[in-house]
Amino acid sequence: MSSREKEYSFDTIALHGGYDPKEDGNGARAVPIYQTTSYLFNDADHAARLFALEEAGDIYTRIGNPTHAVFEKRIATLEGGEAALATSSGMAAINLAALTLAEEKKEIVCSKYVYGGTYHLFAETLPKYGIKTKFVDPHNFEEWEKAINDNTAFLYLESPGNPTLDIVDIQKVANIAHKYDLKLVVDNTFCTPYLSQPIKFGADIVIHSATKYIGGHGSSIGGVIVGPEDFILKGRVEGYRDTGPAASPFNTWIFIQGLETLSLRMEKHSDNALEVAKWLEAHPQVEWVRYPGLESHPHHELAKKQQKKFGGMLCFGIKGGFDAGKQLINNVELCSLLANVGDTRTLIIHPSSTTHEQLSEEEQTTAGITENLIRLSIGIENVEDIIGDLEQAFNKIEG
Ligand code: LCS
Repeated sequence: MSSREKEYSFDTIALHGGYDPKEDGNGARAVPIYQTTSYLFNDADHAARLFALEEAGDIYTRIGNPTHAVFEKRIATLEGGEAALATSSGMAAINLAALTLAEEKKEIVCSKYVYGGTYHLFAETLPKYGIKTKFVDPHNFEEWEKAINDNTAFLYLESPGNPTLDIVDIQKVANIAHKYDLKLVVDNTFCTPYLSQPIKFGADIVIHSATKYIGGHGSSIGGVIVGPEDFILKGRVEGYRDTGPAASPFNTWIFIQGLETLSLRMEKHSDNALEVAKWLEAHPQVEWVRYPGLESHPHHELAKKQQKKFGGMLCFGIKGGFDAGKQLINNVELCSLLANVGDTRTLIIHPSSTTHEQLSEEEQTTAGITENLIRLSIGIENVEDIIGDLEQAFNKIEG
């Protein structure tokens, strides 16, 4: 891109950031896919200099790749961060960030409203390797502070949380982290940098499951970590190189395509979801609706401050408990029943028996996941068709 890259607006960076066709791609206007494992060295001394990190350059795709580099530079600029590292999945990004931060100090302090896979990694898997986690109510700032001790490695939160859609005050938690000289890691998957840039509110490191809105079309698993240059370099040459969570060049190419239309999609996801949320809120078979764009959402004012719009995710409690929910899920025709979010298409799921089933009943209750909670990831179809599908599915519920 040109020397004016930093001055361009979001939409322009999303299309051009991190890539100069002449310098980086033999004139190819679209970013090329470098589908290669390794790169020629000029001579033995050049090879030795690259391995010794005395000179920057590509060595092997487990450590870096020119297609990844475009995606990494572009997302880093969009998030307002210095650098980024593309990983094979969102979980790989979270694990790598944790391994890179938790070296001598071994405790994570984490919001209890996080994706079930993240909860399981922190609560069950990392403890086997000596890294433990204290889960806190993210809205209780005293709880965050009380959980910090000399062994704390970093603070972690997700906003909006999956699936309860809690909006956490990033600035307040960042202030607590910085008071103790700790880094705050924020999973920004549901917002994407188009709706919110956590670094502006004081976050130090941002995580994405690129599988979701960044890829946007439900085709590729991947993740990314955005953060300070020294942190990303350390992650790349240590954990990334040693444990092997490298992204696939084809997938980072898909994520580049996704970034190019991200703002358009997030606008439509958000507008559609607000309409569906309002419709559900007025529906007689619905007990409650959680959508950050509704005035009834407990963190609506914070969402307005922290986000450009309110995103495509919503959840609701159906009257008649999970039996009615099961019927609704079985009756939909346009909505897809599957374990993903952030697709162009509308998706539906019952988290308690699927995405969060790794959590015990007690853990689910603590994480705000009730048995009658249905999660919708609203797509970019015509909104009348989405509502029409839900309506016919509600109408068929018996009992
Ligand atoms: N962070 C959030 C907020 C997520 O929702 C997910 C996956 C991840 C991280 C992990 O990313 P992955 O490794 O899958 O790329 N959430 C899923 C969900 O709600 N249903 O299926 C996956």
